[in-house]
Amino acid sequence: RHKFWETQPVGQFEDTGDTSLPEGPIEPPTPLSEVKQEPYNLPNLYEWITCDIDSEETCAEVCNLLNHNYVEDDKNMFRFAYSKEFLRWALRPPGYCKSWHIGVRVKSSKKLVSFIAGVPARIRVRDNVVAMAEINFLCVHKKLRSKRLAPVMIKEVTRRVHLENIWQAAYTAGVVLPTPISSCLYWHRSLNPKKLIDIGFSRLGAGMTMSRTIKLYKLPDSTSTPGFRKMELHDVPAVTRLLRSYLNQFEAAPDFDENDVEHSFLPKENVVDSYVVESPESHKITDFCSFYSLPSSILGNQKYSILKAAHSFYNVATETPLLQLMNDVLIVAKQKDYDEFNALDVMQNVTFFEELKFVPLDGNLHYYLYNYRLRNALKPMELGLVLV
Ligand code: YNC
Ligand code: MG
Repeated sequence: RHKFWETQPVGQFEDTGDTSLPEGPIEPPTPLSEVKQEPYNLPNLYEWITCDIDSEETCAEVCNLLNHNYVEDDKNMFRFAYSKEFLRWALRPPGYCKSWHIGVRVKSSKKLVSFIAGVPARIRVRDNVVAMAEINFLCVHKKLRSKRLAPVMIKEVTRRVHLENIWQAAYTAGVVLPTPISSCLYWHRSLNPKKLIDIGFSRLGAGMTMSRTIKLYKLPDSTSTPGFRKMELHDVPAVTRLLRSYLNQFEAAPDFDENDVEHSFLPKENVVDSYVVESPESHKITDFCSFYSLPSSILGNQKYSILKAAHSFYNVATETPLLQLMNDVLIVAKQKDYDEFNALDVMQNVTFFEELKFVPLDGNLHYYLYNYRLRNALKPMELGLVLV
């Protein structure tokens, strides 16, 4: 039973496979004057705040909350460790709304104990481009868990999204809720096998020695595709065209314009990296690839404190084989000292996993839409969407 989610306009488990239900919005928009004007009630000791991510101090507080209380693996060995630069990037895309960066403080001590954030995005679902909020970074302090604060955070962000006349949202979670539009798997490619084994992230394969393992994952020192280089500002129009035409084939994908592309993909040290292939003959931009940087804290290890992970973002291959392009991405990630490279089985990613020595990790990432029904779940390869 899902006492909260059963009350929300989301696909309900019992409706799965009911083809008489129409695709699209579940509830119509309400007039803005009928949207609740005051915040939801919090238990008396707490107060709402709008987090000013521009402020060094507030941004550090949000980071600190997340870095102690956000997502961990099932064995509680690792916890995502967001940097301030990453948060600022993720929370301030074109047209972002300050009021969607929501915190809860203890009134007396002013300690930040919960956070949730939304950012605007246009997402195409089949033939319809829908104005949505992408919801992320829902976090409740470990000491306040299981007190039904999460539903209040979700209702409050929903209210503030509604106040901007937006009625749909997209989000991902490791937990199963009513009802995933797609359930994806993470695959992982070891770049620094010795460290990954030392910290207990991976194990030496049966019959393998450390030196054979290091050799197995060794990558060339430099990339192989002529014209492969870092993306620059003047590439934005070409990259936007490549992405738009590539993403068209998927059932659900972002509807990127040049402003979005500049924000999301222009390389930012330790946040996001993007590369293009510029044809040495025609100088046309023929291929594109990108990854974002999401390290984890290694909990309770004497030798290492940070696991540097690169996450595949969007990749478009038109001239270079995708396999070769992704091998070049692994090479640059290794050069930048990442320990591992992760990718979901979305888009065409499964076509290079085995060959490039990725292995599946356990645990799914489920994708959801709020107030938008799909008749059937999508296969990961039908999904053209990666949320950071
Ligand atoms: C989750 N991740 O099922 P039911 S992902 C959504 N997303 O409700 P309580 C979640 N709902 O089942 P706790 C959820 N996790 O009774 C739990 N729930 O109907 C549901 N972890 O609330 C759960 N961050 O407060 C149940 O639970 C109800 O104290 C229980 O808090 C949960 O950001 C949480 O994994 C996740 O910080 C905050 O465990 C806490 O356990 C925590 O008693 C570590 O809540 C960090 C973590 C989640 C990362 C993410 C996406 C969030 C999407 C939220 C939904 C957005 C909907 C669209 C809104 C805009 C709409 C418009 C227009
Ligand atoms: Mg709670």
